[in-house]
Amino acid sequence: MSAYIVGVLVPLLVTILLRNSKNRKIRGVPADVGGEPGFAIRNHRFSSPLSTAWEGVTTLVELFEQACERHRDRFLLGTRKLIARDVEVTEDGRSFEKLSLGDYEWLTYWKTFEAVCNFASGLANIGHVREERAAIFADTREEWFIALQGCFRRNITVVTIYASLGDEALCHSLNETEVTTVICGQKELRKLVHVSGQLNTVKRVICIDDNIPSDSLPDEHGWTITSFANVERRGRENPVDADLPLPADVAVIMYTSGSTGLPKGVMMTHGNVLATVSAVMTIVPNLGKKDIYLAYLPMAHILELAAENLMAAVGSAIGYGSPLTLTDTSSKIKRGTKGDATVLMPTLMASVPAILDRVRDGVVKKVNATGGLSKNLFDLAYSRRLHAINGSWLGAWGLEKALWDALVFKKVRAILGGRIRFILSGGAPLSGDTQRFINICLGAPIGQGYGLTETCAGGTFSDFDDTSVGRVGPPLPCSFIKLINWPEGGYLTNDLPMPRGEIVIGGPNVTLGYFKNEEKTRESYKVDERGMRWFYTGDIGRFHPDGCLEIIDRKKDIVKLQHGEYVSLGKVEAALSVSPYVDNIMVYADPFHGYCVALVVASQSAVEEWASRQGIAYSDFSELCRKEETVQEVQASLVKEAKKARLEKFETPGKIKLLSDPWTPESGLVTAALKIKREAIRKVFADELNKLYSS
Ligand SMILES: *[C@@H]1O[C@H](CO)[C@@H](O)[C@H](O)[C@H]1NC(C)=O
Ligand SMILES: *[C@@H]1O[C@H](CO)[C@@H](O)[C@H](O)[C@H]1NC(C)=O
Ligand SMILES: *[C@@H]1O[C@H](CO)[C@@H](O)[C@H](O)[C@H]1NC(C)=O
Ligand SMILES: *[C@@H]1O[C@H](CO)[C@@H](O)[C@H](O)[C@H]1NC(C)=O
Ligand SMILES: CC(=O)N[C@H]1CO[C@H](CO)[C@@H](O)[C@@H]1O
Repeated sequence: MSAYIVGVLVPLLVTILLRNSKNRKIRGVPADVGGEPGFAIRNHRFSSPLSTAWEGVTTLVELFEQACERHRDRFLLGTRKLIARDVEVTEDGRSFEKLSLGDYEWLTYWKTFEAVCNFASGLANIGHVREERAAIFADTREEWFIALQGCFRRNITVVTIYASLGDEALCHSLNETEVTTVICGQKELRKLVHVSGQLNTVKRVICIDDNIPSDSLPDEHGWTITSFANVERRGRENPVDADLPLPADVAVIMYTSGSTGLPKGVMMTHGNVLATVSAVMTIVPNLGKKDIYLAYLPMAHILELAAENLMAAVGSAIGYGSPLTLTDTSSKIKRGTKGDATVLMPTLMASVPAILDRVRDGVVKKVNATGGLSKNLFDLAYSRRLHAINGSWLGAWGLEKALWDALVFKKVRAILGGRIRFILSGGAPLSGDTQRFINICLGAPIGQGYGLTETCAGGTFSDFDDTSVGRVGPPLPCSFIKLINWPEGGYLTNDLPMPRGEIVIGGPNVTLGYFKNEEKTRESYKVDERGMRWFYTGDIGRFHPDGCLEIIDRKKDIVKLQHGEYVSLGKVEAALSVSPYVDNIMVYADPFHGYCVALVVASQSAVEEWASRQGIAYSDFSELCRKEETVQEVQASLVKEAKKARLEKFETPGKIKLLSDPWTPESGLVTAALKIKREAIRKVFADELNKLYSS
C-alpha cells in the first residue's frame, strides 16, 4: 500500500502541482499538420489558425471603417505642434538641429475617416488609376496612416520602402513595382529628385510637408508635385465612391532591407495583415479605449504597420513621435523641453532590441554617474526585484515592490512617461539581461515576438504572464510552427532534451511570396497537400516543453571551417558584444582557415576612458583605435567574454580589426532595425578582412 502511494500517488500529485504552478503553464501544444515531416506546435487556445478576431470583418478597410463608426468622437491620431526649430553649433563646429515641440493635437476617429475618404478621392482626382501602385516613402507620421487607409479604400496596392534605404534599393523597388505616385516628405523628395533619371514610371509626387522645396521643381523630371493637403482638398470637392478590396487582394508590397543584395518585395494580402492584427489582439490583455500608443518605429516595418492598424481597430489613441525625440534627453529635443513620451504618457509601445538596449544603457550610465547612496540604493532595489521576479510574477507584487517602485523605479519609469503597461518587442532577439532590466525598471512585461516580413510578422509571441527570458513564446493564434531536420548543421527534431531544427511557419498569415521573383518564392515558400502555405525561415530553433520557441541559430550564419568545425557567427557575436569596448561587431569565418576573425566597432566612451586611465596620448579616436596596445586590450576583453560564454578556441576571433566609425543605417552597414548586414560589411571591409587572415 505504501509503495503504491509512493509509486503512483506521489508522481500524480507532483504532476498536478507542477501543472498548476505558473512556470509550467502549457502555452503551445503539438499540432497535426501536413507537408514536410517535422515537429509542429500550435497555440494552446486555438486548434485551427485564426484569420479574423472581428465578426464579419475580412479586410483592413472593413476593420478601420467599423472602428470609426464605433468610436466616432474619440481621439485617434495625435501629432505634436512644432514650436521652434533651432540649430545648435558645438565647439568643434558641428551643427545639430534642435526642436521645441508642443502638446499633441488630435484628430478624432471620424475626422480621420473623413481625411482618409478625401485622400482616396483626391488620388482619383489627380489621375491615379486603381490598377497602378502607389508608394509611401516617409517617416512614421499621421499622414502615413491616412495615406495607407486612403489607398486601401481604392484597392490600390501600397509599396512601402524604408526611409533609410539607399539609392539603388530605392530605384529598384519603385521601378520593379511600376509605381506611378509616390507619397513622401520634403526630405525624401530631395532624394527622389536626385535619382529621378533612373525612375521610369513615376508620374506624380504627393509631398506631405506643405513647403515643397524649390530645388525640386518639375523641369528635370516632369513629375507633377502636389501637397498632401491639396490632394485632400481636391478629394473633398470631388468625392468618388470607394472601391473596396477583397481579402485575397494585395494590400502592401513591403520592401525589406534584406541583409544581402537588392531588397525583395513581399506581397501581403488584406487577409494576411488582418490575421496578424487579430492574433496580436488576443495576446495583449484588455486592449482598448484606455490605451495610448506611442508610434515611432518605421511604418515600413510590419511590426509597426500591424500595431497601428490594431490600435485603430480597438478605440485606442495613436500619438506620433520619432526615435530622436522620444525622451527629454533625446538628441533632437531642445534642452529643457519635453520629449514625446513625457508629453504623451503612453500605455503601450512597440520597440526593437537595439532601442531597448539604449534605454538600458542610458539608465545604467545615469545611475553610475550619480554614484554614492543612490547608486547603492538602485543596485539593492534591482537585485531584490530580480530575485522576486526570477520565477514568477506572483513574487513580483506586494508591499516590497510598492516600496522600491516609489523609492527608486518611479524616476526611471518617468523617462517613458510613467504609464507604460506593455512593450512589444520584435525584429531581433532581445537579450535576457535587457528584458529583465526593462521588466524591473518599468514594471511592465515585454511581449517578445518572432516573425518575419514574409510571414507578415506572424510567428510566435510571448505570453503576458511569462517571465522567463531568452525565449520568444508559443505560436501566435494565426500560426503553426514546425521544426524540420537540418542534418548538415547538426540540428534534429529528435535531439534531446529538446527538439531542434529549421523553423518553418504556416498559416493564413503567410504571405503570397516575393513580387516578380518566382524563383526566390519557390525556394522559400511551399504549399502542402492540405493547401496550407509554409515559409522556410532559415532560422534554427528549439521547442521548450511548455511549447515556447527559442531561436538558437541562423542557417546562413553558420560557417564550416577548414577542419570541419561549425562556427555560428551570430552566437559568437552575441557572446562577444557583452564586452564594454564593443559598440558593434561582425565575426567573419573563412572556410579555408581554421579560425575566425572579427571587425569590432569600438565603443568610444569605454575605449577613451581606458586610454586616459593608461595615460595613452592620441590626437583623435581613429588614431587610438589603430594603436597596437588598444587592439590588444580589446582583444583580451573579447577572449575573456569568450571564455565566460564557453566558446571553443576556433570560435574565438584569432585576430581583430578595431574600427572607430559607428555602423549606421545611413551607411548601409546595418538595417533600419540595426541588425548587421554581413554582405555589405564584407564588401566594404574586404581589404581589412583579407589582411586579418594574411598577416
Ligand atoms: C483589386 O485590385 C487588384 C489589382 O488591380 C485586382 O486584381 C482585383 O480584382 C481588385 N479587387 C476588386 C474587388 O476589384
Ligand atoms: C527599371 O525597369 C526597366 C524595365 O522595367 C529596366 O529596363 C530598367 O533597367 C530598370 N532600371 C533600374 C534602375 O532598375
Ligand atoms: C556601471 O557600474 C557597474 C559596476 O557597478 C559596471 O559593471 C558597469 O560597467 C558600469 N556601466 C557603465 C555604463 O558605466
Ligand atoms: C534565476 O533563476 C535561474 C534558474 O531558474 C538561476 O539560474 C539564476 O541564478 C537566478 N538568478 C537570480 C538572480 O536569482
Ligand atoms: C491569403 C492566404 O494565403 N490565405 C490562405 C491562408 O491559409 C488558409 C488555410 O489555413 C487558406 O485556405 C487560405 O487560402
